[in-house]
Amino acid sequence: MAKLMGVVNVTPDSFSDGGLYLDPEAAIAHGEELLEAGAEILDVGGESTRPGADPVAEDEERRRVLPVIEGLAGATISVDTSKAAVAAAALDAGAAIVNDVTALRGDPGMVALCAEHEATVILMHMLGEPRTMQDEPTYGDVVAEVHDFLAERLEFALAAGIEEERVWLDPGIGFGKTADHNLELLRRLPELTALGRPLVIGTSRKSFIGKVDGSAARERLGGTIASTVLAAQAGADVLRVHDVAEVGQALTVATAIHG
Ligand code: HH2
Repeated sequence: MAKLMGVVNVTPDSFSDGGLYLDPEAAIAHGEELLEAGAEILDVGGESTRPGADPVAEDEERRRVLPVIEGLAGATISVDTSKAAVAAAALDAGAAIVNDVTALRGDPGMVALCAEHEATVILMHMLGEPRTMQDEPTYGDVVAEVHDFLAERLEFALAAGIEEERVWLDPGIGFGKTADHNLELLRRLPELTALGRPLVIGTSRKSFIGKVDGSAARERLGGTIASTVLAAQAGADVLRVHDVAEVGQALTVATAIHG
């Protein structure tokens, strides 16, 4: 069965849960709840990547995530950051995975850091940068372009000394994509699992669900479940979700039916 990665956003401005877990105690309690609900990985982030989000200074981002990572010691933690200094501090504090939405293009120090620490690294596709990525994204064939990008980023990581078994790939649902691009990626997921590395999929509460049915961010559990179950059936290995208990139950039942 696919692994569940529970989202712990230590931010004031994340698109669906901003401000709920900015206090470290609240974030740690939330992380513990997600573990209890069946999360095998917790993705701790201190900077929102929603379209139009303001960048966060390195010191502030570190100040947000470190106490939470320390407080969740013993769990498998990924740190959702594109800053090498934040990733370094997180790895020292016990994180094992670096979730870099820039796929090692944002901070020139990131690739060497991940190689030296033997961290697992998630390389995600994004067209443009969070501030502008939803300004009319265009592709010829979105799936082919995401595939080729991920293949190139994987080669880059390997050439820098990151071991292949430590690289996971992610098409970046919602990052520089229209709703149709996201649906097409999800429909043709086997073309991306063909890259031969574990595939991470983050559809949780995202706006393409709202584009399909008009729902607001906090009303997208049904769409989150449908998209994650179908992604798992198409070969996704890690599902990054906010609602771990509910998605976990859906996956367990889907697996009981289909194996
Ligand atoms: N999505 C978000 C953040 N980080 N990382 C990966 N690898 N894949 C994703 O799809 C992904 C991600 C956006 O979701 P969220 O953290 O809830 O919102 P925000 O960026 O506003 O904090």
